[in-house]
Amino acid sequence: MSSQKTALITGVNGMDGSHLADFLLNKGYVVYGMERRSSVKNRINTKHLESNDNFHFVIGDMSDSESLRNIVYLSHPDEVYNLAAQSFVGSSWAIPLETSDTNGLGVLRLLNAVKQYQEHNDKVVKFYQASTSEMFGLMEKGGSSANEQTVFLPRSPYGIAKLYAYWMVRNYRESYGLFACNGILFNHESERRGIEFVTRKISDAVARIHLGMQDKLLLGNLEVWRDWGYAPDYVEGMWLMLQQDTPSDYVLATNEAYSLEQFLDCAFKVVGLDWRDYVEQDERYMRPAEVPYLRGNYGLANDKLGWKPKTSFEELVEIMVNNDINLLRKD
Ligand code: F7E
Repeated sequence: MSSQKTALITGVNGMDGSHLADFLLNKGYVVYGMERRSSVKNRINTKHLESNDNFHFVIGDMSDSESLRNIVYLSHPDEVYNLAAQSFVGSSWAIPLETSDTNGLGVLRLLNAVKQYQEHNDKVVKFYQASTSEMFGLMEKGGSSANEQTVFLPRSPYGIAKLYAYWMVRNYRESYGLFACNGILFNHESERRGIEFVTRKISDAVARIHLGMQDKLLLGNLEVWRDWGYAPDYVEGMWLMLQQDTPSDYVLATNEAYSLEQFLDCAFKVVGLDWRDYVEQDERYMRPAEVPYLRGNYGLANDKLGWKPKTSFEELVEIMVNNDINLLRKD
């Protein structure tokens, strides 16, 4: 039998899904990437995988148990990474039911598919769940950074749905002995980030302003702080969790919080400008309830997995701004 491992990634077209696919293919895995059926393909991050013989797109949906079961049985995975989600917190108030179904119940459907497959095939399938710092929600600004023991106080339909999934993963681990891990990831960004998220919205705007294509940037609440890391560092952490002998839950973060104003400062400085000359606040980007401050302690991941973030905040911002300048110049 071949020793080549197989992984199934849901949400493969997203930022994390595509970085993880690249990472696993580099390690010699066969990768199945689940995407939703759509008349217009959304493969901006995964176009380059279409010609890779070790990579296969499969169609499925977190709302359709039948499709999840079929994909698990078809791919015979050693590892399943559940990265599919309605991932934009801001929209979770507009579509709370869809968010709850995809991010909450969808995870239960996938856990059941994996459990059933494992029982039929007498094989251990390791399961990774994309949990999130949004589950911590209301943290004290400047207080201790959150770790695996910190109380959860989610503030959005997104965070609440993810918390349901978090507990289901723990419950399936405790009830059925599934090798299932929650990666509690703080904000992580990259040049593949969707344009609606604040970091990419800023890097794209800075590039446009620099090239004379835009003259202002409208943002919501500027009084927020986040623990921002670089996504390619974080996908390695996901993989490391599944290489252990026993499953557990881990925080991945940088242990540093920066304000949105500091992000703006850093991004506009890349092109020698002052953000105060371009940024205006707009009610439309404010949220009904805000998470003002997030900072995570990755001590456990460092001790047990040997994981730590490799890319600094300044490097991350520079990568994103320069990438957007290059993309616009090409266009
Ligand atoms: O907002 C504020 C906004 O949408 C960051 C997802 O990956 O990380 C991400 O969720 C902050 C918020 O990310 C704008 O109110 C101000 O406080 O980039 P974001 P997020 O909500 O932190 C967590 C860990 C996840 O799990 C999520 O899937 O920035 N903000 N003005 C703005 N945000 C946006 N998007 N747009 C603005 O104009």
